[in-house]
Amino acid sequence: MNMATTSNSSEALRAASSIVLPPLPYAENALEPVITAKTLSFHYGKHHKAYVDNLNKLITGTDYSDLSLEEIIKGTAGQPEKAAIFNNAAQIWNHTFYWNSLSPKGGGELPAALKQKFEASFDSVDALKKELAAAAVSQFGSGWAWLVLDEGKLKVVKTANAENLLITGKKPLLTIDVWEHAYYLDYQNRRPDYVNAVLDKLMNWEFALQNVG
Ligand code: MN3
Repeated sequence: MNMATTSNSSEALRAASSIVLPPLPYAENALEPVITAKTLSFHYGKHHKAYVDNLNKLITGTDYSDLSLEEIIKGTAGQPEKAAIFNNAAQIWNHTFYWNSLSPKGGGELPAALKQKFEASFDSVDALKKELAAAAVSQFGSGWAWLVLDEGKLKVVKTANAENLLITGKKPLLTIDVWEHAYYLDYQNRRPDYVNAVLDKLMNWEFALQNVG
């Protein structure tokens, strides 16, 4: 009887410390028509959720089960034998960051404070948008395009697959997911159309400004 109680309470503790799927910051149809509810329901409800479910399976009963997502990413990066844990953890982090990089009220004019910072690093806001679009379009295969702060300078970088910037010292400000699952239902092979529509209509510049700090 006591054994059962102990076992139940340790399971409860483990459940409490497991990695959870964060709620979407808006409704699934809030990004239409640029990103449809159908895409979001698969991308968030299936892909993002699967990374969470997979990670929890992989870490249950291991030393990683009590760590935060960031600690798991940093603790498994660059270790081939930990690739499954790293890939799922990094993809959870990347997707949560991506949802916040988008907003139904995004696109349009940039906050003045951000514009100033951009213009110190790029010729113009248009030049920055073009560089971000070019990175997103030219990333070969699956990956991500990012606006980052690197040693005080704004830069555009791209990463492959589940790569994650937490381990690089670069501070992410915004990201665009260019895995095919992010756009294929809505745009098929037209990745440039997806990227340009996101930049024009959804890019959450306020989030970038918050991340600049
Ligand atoms: Mn994705």
